[in-house]
Amino acid sequence: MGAYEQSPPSSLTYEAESASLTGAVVAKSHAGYKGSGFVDYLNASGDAVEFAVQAPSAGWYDLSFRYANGGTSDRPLEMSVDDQVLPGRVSFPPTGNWRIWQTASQPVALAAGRHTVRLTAVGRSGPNLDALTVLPSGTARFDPAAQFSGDQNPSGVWRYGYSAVLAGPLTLYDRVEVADGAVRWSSSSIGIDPNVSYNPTSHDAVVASTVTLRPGDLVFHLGPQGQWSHFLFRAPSPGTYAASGFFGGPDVLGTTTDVRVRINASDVFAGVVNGTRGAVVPFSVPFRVLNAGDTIDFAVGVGADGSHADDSTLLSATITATV
Ligand SMILES: [Ca+2]
Ligand SMILES: [Ca+2]
Ligand SMILES: [Ca+2]
Repeated sequence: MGAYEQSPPSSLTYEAESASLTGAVVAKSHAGYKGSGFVDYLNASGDAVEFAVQAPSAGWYDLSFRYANGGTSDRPLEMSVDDQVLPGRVSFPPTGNWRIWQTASQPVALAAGRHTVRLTAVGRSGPNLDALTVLPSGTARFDPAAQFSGDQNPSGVWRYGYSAVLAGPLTLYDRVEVADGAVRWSSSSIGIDPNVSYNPTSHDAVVASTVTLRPGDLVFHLGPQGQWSHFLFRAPSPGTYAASGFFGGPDVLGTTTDVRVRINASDVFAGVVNGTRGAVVPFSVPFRVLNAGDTIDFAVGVGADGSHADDSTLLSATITATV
Protein backbone atom coordinates (compact mmCIF):
# COMPACT_ATOMS: atom_id res chain seq x y z
CA MET A 1 0.00 0.00 0.00
CA GLY A 2 1.44 3.38 -0.99
CA ALA A 3 2.27 5.93 1.66
CA TYR A 4 -0.46 8.28 0.48
CA GLU A 5 -3.20 5.70 0.05
CA GLN A 6 -6.09 6.04 2.42
CA SER A 7 -6.84 3.29 4.91
CA PRO A 8 -9.97 1.25 4.02
CA PRO A 9 -13.24 3.04 4.76
CA SER A 10 -15.03 1.90 7.90
CA SER A 11 -18.19 1.16 5.95
CA LEU A 12 -18.93 0.36 2.34
CA THR A 13 -22.11 1.03 0.38
CA TYR A 14 -23.17 -1.09 -2.57
CA GLU A 15 -25.93 0.20 -4.85
CA ALA A 16 -28.67 -2.33 -5.58
CA GLU A 17 -28.92 -1.12 -9.18
CA SER A 18 -25.29 -2.24 -9.67
CA ALA A 19 -25.87 -5.68 -8.10
CA SER A 20 -26.56 -8.91 -9.96
CA LEU A 21 -30.33 -9.19 -10.58
CA THR A 22 -32.61 -12.15 -11.21
CA GLY A 23 -36.16 -11.21 -12.23
CA ALA A 24 -36.05 -7.86 -10.41
CA VAL A 25 -35.39 -4.74 -12.51
CA VAL A 26 -33.68 -1.36 -12.12
CA ALA A 27 -36.14 1.54 -11.75
CA LYS A 28 -36.09 5.31 -11.06
CA SER A 29 -39.82 5.92 -10.75
CA HIS A 30 -39.83 7.02 -7.09
CA ALA A 31 -37.68 9.88 -5.76
CA GLY A 32 -35.26 9.75 -2.88
CA TYR A 33 -33.02 6.91 -3.98
CA LYS A 34 -29.21 7.09 -3.80
CA GLY A 35 -26.93 6.37 -6.73
CA SER A 36 -28.57 5.96 -10.13
CA GLY A 37 -31.78 4.15 -9.16
CA PHE A 38 -33.20 1.29 -7.14
CA VAL A 39 -34.29 -2.27 -7.74
CA ASP A 40 -37.96 -3.19 -8.10
CA TYR A 41 -38.89 -6.79 -7.21
CA LEU A 42 -41.59 -7.91 -9.64
CA ASN A 43 -42.47 -11.50 -8.83
CA ALA A 44 -43.58 -13.17 -5.60
CA SER A 45 -40.98 -15.90 -5.91
CA GLY A 46 -37.57 -16.29 -7.47
CA ASP A 47 -36.62 -12.63 -7.89
CA ALA A 48 -33.23 -11.98 -6.33
CA VAL A 49 -30.63 -9.26 -5.82
CA GLU A 50 -27.07 -10.44 -5.24
CA PHE A 51 -24.40 -8.10 -3.90
CA ALA A 52 -20.67 -8.86 -4.02
CA VAL A 53 -19.29 -7.36 -0.79
CA GLN A 54 -15.87 -7.08 0.74
CA ALA A 55 -15.04 -7.71 4.42
CA PRO A 56 -11.70 -6.07 5.31
CA SER A 57 -11.22 -8.40 8.30
CA ALA A 58 -13.00 -11.29 10.00
CA GLY A 59 -15.79 -10.19 12.35
CA TRP A 60 -19.42 -9.22 12.78
CA TYR A 61 -20.93 -6.77 10.32
CA ASP A 62 -24.25 -4.98 10.22
CA LEU A 63 -25.79 -5.31 6.78
CA SER A 64 -28.14 -2.33 6.41
CA PHE A 65 -30.50 -2.42 3.45
CA ARG A 66 -32.01 0.92 2.34
CA TYR A 67 -35.50 0.28 1.02
CA ALA A 68 -39.01 1.64 0.50
CA ASN A 69 -42.24 -0.29 0.96
CA GLY A 70 -45.34 1.70 0.01
CA GLY A 71 -47.55 -1.34 0.54
CA THR A 72 -49.51 -2.13 3.67
CA SER A 73 -47.73 -5.28 4.82
CA ASP A 74 -44.25 -6.62 5.49
CA ARG A 75 -42.29 -7.88 2.48
CA PRO A 76 -39.83 -10.33 4.09
CA LEU A 77 -37.01 -11.74 1.96
CA GLU A 78 -34.81 -14.77 2.37
CA MET A 79 -31.18 -13.83 2.85
CA SER A 80 -28.18 -15.97 2.03
CA VAL A 81 -24.48 -15.32 2.46
CA ASP A 82 -22.18 -17.29 0.14
CA ASP A 83 -25.18 -19.50 -0.75
CA GLN A 84 -25.87 -20.33 2.93
CA VAL A 85 -29.49 -19.42 3.78
CA LEU A 86 -29.84 -17.52 7.08
CA PRO A 87 -32.51 -18.54 9.60
CA GLY A 88 -35.74 -16.57 9.44
CA ARG A 89 -36.34 -13.80 6.93
CA VAL A 90 -35.17 -10.21 6.78
CA SER A 91 -38.20 -8.05 7.52
CA PHE A 92 -39.04 -5.04 5.31
CA PRO A 93 -42.04 -3.43 7.03
CA PRO A 94 -44.10 -0.70 5.31
CA THR A 95 -42.42 2.73 5.14
CA GLY A 96 -45.72 4.51 4.42
CA ASN A 97 -44.88 5.62 0.91
CA TRP A 98 -42.71 4.48 -2.03
CA ARG A 99 -40.75 7.76 -1.68
CA ILE A 100 -39.94 7.17 2.00
CA TRP A 101 -36.73 5.18 2.43
CA GLN A 102 -35.68 3.41 5.63
CA THR A 103 -33.12 0.76 6.59
CA ALA A 104 -33.51 -2.87 7.62
CA SER A 105 -30.48 -4.35 9.35
CA GLN A 106 -29.16 -7.86 9.73
CA PRO A 107 -26.02 -8.82 11.69
CA VAL A 108 -23.80 -11.44 10.10
CA ALA A 109 -20.32 -12.81 10.76
CA LEU A 110 -17.96 -12.67 7.79
CA ALA A 111 -14.47 -14.02 7.19
CA ALA A 112 -12.02 -11.58 5.61
CA GLY A 113 -12.47 -11.33 1.87
CA ARG A 114 -15.18 -11.30 -0.75
CA HIS A 115 -18.71 -12.58 -0.12
CA THR A 116 -22.02 -12.74 -1.88
CA VAL A 117 -25.15 -11.48 -0.11
CA ARG A 118 -28.40 -12.41 -1.82
CA LEU A 119 -31.98 -11.36 -1.02
CA THR A 120 -34.55 -13.64 -2.62
CA ALA A 121 -38.36 -13.40 -2.81
CA VAL A 122 -39.85 -16.64 -1.48
CA GLY A 123 -43.62 -16.33 -1.68
CA ARG A 124 -43.96 -12.56 -1.35
CA SER A 125 -42.52 -9.84 -3.55
CA GLY A 126 -39.83 -7.67 -2.03
CA PRO A 127 -39.62 -3.93 -1.32
CA ASN A 128 -37.92 -1.42 -3.59
CA LEU A 129 -34.27 -1.92 -2.69
CA ASP A 130 -31.87 1.03 -2.96
CA ALA A 131 -28.52 0.01 -1.45
CA LEU A 132 -26.64 -2.16 1.03
CA THR A 133 -24.22 -0.67 3.56
CA VAL A 134 -21.78 -3.04 5.27
CA LEU A 135 -20.55 -1.71 8.60
CA PRO A 136 -18.13 -3.55 10.92
CA SER A 137 -19.68 -4.03 14.36
CA GLY A 138 -17.14 -6.24 16.18
CA THR A 139 -19.82 -7.89 18.27
CA ALA A 140 -23.48 -8.59 17.68
CA ARG A 141 -26.29 -8.38 20.22
CA PHE A 142 -29.59 -10.17 19.99
CA ASP A 143 -32.55 -9.38 22.25
CA PRO A 144 -35.91 -11.14 21.98
CA ALA A 145 -37.73 -8.04 23.28
CA ALA A 146 -35.99 -5.45 21.09
CA GLN A 147 -36.32 -7.76 18.09
CA PHE A 148 -39.88 -8.93 18.86
CA SER A 149 -42.03 -9.24 15.74
CA GLY A 150 -45.76 -8.65 15.73
CA ASP A 151 -46.26 -10.17 12.28
CA GLN A 152 -43.57 -12.70 11.47
CA ASN A 153 -42.84 -16.09 13.07
CA PRO A 154 -40.10 -17.04 12.59
CA SER A 155 -38.65 -13.55 12.54
CA GLY A 156 -34.93 -13.21 11.85
CA VAL A 157 -33.06 -15.28 14.42
CA TRP A 158 -36.14 -15.77 16.64
CA ARG A 159 -39.01 -18.23 16.64
CA TYR A 160 -41.94 -18.43 19.04
CA GLY A 161 -43.61 -21.74 19.82
CA TYR A 162 -44.52 -24.51 22.23
CA SER A 163 -43.65 -28.15 22.83
CA ALA A 164 -45.66 -30.94 24.54
CA VAL A 165 -42.63 -31.84 26.64
CA LEU A 166 -39.45 -29.85 27.24
CA ALA A 167 -37.35 -31.74 24.69
CA GLY A 168 -40.24 -32.24 22.24
CA PRO A 169 -40.39 -30.69 18.79
CA LEU A 170 -41.28 -27.00 18.61
CA THR A 171 -44.62 -26.08 17.08
CA LEU A 172 -44.63 -22.45 15.96
CA TYR A 173 -47.40 -20.18 17.21
CA ASP A 174 -49.62 -19.37 14.25
CA ARG A 175 -51.88 -16.63 15.63
CA VAL A 176 -50.93 -13.09 16.62
CA GLU A 177 -53.30 -10.66 18.35
CA VAL A 178 -53.11 -7.34 20.08
CA ALA A 179 -54.67 -7.82 23.51
CA ASP A 180 -54.97 -4.86 25.87
CA GLY A 181 -52.03 -3.12 24.20
CA ALA A 182 -49.71 -6.14 24.26
CA VAL A 183 -48.88 -8.29 21.22
CA ARG A 184 -49.51 -11.99 21.83
CA TRP A 185 -48.54 -15.04 19.76
CA SER A 186 -50.48 -18.24 20.54
CA SER A 187 -51.74 -21.45 18.93
CA SER A 188 -55.05 -21.21 17.05
CA SER A 189 -55.73 -24.86 17.91
CA ILE A 190 -55.10 -24.63 21.70
CA GLY A 191 -56.14 -21.15 22.89
CA ILE A 192 -54.53 -18.11 24.47
CA ASP A 193 -52.18 -20.28 26.56
CA PRO A 194 -49.46 -21.25 25.76
CA ASN A 195 -48.19 -17.94 24.41
CA VAL A 196 -45.48 -15.31 24.19
CA SER A 197 -46.35 -11.63 24.66
CA TYR A 198 -44.65 -8.28 24.39
CA ASN A 199 -45.65 -4.73 25.30
CA PRO A 200 -44.38 -2.44 22.50
CA THR A 201 -46.13 0.65 23.88
CA SER A 202 -44.92 3.36 26.24
CA HIS A 203 -47.57 2.59 28.83
CA ASP A 204 -48.54 -0.37 31.02
CA ALA A 205 -50.61 -3.12 29.40
CA VAL A 206 -52.95 -4.95 31.79
CA VAL A 207 -53.27 -8.27 29.95
CA ALA A 208 -55.13 -10.09 32.72
CA SER A 209 -56.57 -8.71 35.95
CA THR A 210 -53.47 -9.88 37.80
CA VAL A 211 -50.77 -9.34 35.15
CA THR A 212 -49.41 -5.96 34.05
CA LEU A 213 -46.79 -5.74 31.32
CA ARG A 214 -44.64 -2.65 31.68
CA PRO A 215 -43.36 -0.96 28.52
CA GLY A 216 -40.89 -3.31 26.82
CA ASP A 217 -41.80 -6.31 28.98
CA LEU A 218 -41.50 -9.70 27.33
CA VAL A 219 -43.59 -12.45 28.93
CA PHE A 220 -44.32 -16.08 28.14
CA HIS A 221 -46.85 -18.57 29.48
CA LEU A 222 -47.01 -22.36 29.43
CA GLY A 223 -50.08 -24.26 28.23
CA PRO A 224 -53.02 -25.95 30.00
CA GLN A 225 -51.66 -29.46 29.36
CA GLY A 226 -48.24 -28.48 30.62
CA GLN A 227 -46.97 -27.42 27.19
CA TRP A 228 -43.66 -25.57 27.45
CA SER A 229 -43.50 -22.15 25.81
CA HIS A 230 -40.31 -21.06 24.04
CA PHE A 231 -38.32 -18.19 22.63
CA LEU A 232 -35.88 -20.00 20.35
CA PHE A 233 -32.78 -18.29 18.95
CA ARG A 234 -30.94 -19.71 15.93
CA ALA A 235 -27.34 -18.61 15.44
CA PRO A 236 -27.10 -16.78 12.09
CA SER A 237 -23.35 -17.38 11.72
CA PRO A 238 -20.61 -19.43 13.35
CA GLY A 239 -19.11 -17.64 16.34
CA THR A 240 -18.94 -17.54 20.11
CA TYR A 241 -22.19 -16.73 21.85
CA ALA A 242 -23.08 -15.87 25.45
CA ALA A 243 -26.48 -15.26 27.04
CA SER A 244 -27.45 -13.39 30.18
CA GLY A 245 -30.56 -11.94 31.76
CA PHE A 246 -33.30 -13.00 34.14
CA PHE A 247 -36.68 -14.63 34.48
CA GLY A 248 -39.32 -13.11 36.74
CA GLY A 249 -42.87 -13.46 38.00
CA PRO A 250 -45.16 -10.60 36.98
CA ASP A 251 -48.43 -12.19 38.19
CA VAL A 252 -49.54 -10.60 41.45
CA LEU A 253 -51.03 -13.96 42.49
CA GLY A 254 -47.56 -15.50 42.30
CA THR A 255 -46.00 -17.15 39.29
CA THR A 256 -44.91 -20.78 39.83
CA THR A 257 -42.86 -21.97 36.86
CA ASP A 258 -39.84 -23.96 35.75
CA VAL A 259 -37.44 -21.95 33.60
CA ARG A 260 -34.65 -23.19 31.35
CA VAL A 261 -31.94 -21.94 29.05
CA ARG A 262 -30.85 -24.66 26.63
CA ILE A 263 -28.17 -24.87 23.96
CA ASN A 264 -28.99 -27.39 21.23
CA ALA A 265 -31.52 -29.14 23.53
CA SER A 266 -29.20 -29.47 26.56
CA ASP A 267 -29.89 -27.47 29.71
CA VAL A 268 -27.27 -24.82 30.48
CA PHE A 269 -29.48 -23.19 33.12
CA ALA A 270 -32.40 -24.56 35.14
CA GLY A 271 -34.34 -22.64 37.76
CA VAL A 272 -37.75 -21.96 39.26
CA VAL A 273 -39.74 -18.76 39.51
CA ASN A 274 -41.81 -18.60 42.67
CA GLY A 275 -43.44 -15.33 43.50
CA THR A 276 -44.38 -11.98 42.08
CA ARG A 277 -42.40 -9.38 40.12
CA GLY A 278 -39.75 -9.21 42.83
CA ALA A 279 -38.91 -12.90 42.30
CA VAL A 280 -36.08 -12.40 39.83
CA VAL A 281 -34.06 -15.43 38.72
CA PRO A 282 -30.85 -14.35 36.96
CA PHE A 283 -28.91 -16.49 34.51
CA SER A 284 -25.55 -16.13 32.82
CA VAL A 285 -24.36 -18.58 30.18
CA PRO A 286 -20.66 -18.15 29.32
CA PHE A 287 -19.35 -17.83 25.79
CA ARG A 288 -19.49 -20.98 23.74
CA VAL A 289 -18.71 -21.77 20.11
CA LEU A 290 -21.83 -22.28 18.00
CA ASN A 291 -22.31 -23.19 14.37
CA ALA A 292 -24.81 -21.47 12.12
CA GLY A 293 -28.25 -22.89 12.94
CA ASP A 294 -27.36 -23.96 16.50
CA THR A 295 -30.03 -22.92 18.99
CA ILE A 296 -30.33 -21.13 22.32
CA ASP A 297 -33.73 -21.89 23.80
CA PHE A 298 -35.50 -19.95 26.57
CA ALA A 299 -38.32 -22.13 27.92
CA VAL A 300 -40.99 -21.96 30.61
CA GLY A 301 -42.83 -24.95 32.15
CA VAL A 302 -45.39 -25.78 34.79
CA GLY A 303 -43.53 -25.49 38.11
CA ALA A 304 -43.80 -27.52 41.30
CA ASP A 305 -47.52 -26.81 41.82
CA GLY A 306 -48.44 -28.75 38.66
CA SER A 307 -50.78 -25.94 37.53
CA HIS A 308 -50.48 -23.47 34.68
CA ALA A 309 -52.70 -20.90 36.41
CA ASP A 310 -51.26 -17.41 36.98
CA ASP A 311 -47.94 -18.42 35.44
CA SER A 312 -46.97 -15.47 33.24
CA THR A 313 -43.17 -15.39 33.33
CA LEU A 314 -40.94 -12.43 32.44
CA LEU A 315 -37.90 -12.93 30.24
CA SER A 316 -35.13 -10.39 29.89
CA ALA A 317 -32.33 -11.78 27.74
CA THR A 318 -29.34 -10.57 25.77
CA ILE A 319 -27.25 -12.77 23.53
CA THR A 320 -23.81 -11.41 22.70
CA ALA A 321 -21.75 -12.86 19.88
CA THR A 322 -18.15 -12.40 18.75
CA VAL A 323 -16.07 -14.23 16.15
CA1 LIG B 1 -42.20 -4.36 -6.93
CA1 LIG C 1 -29.50 3.03 -5.38
CA1 LIG D 1 -47.44 -23.23 38.01
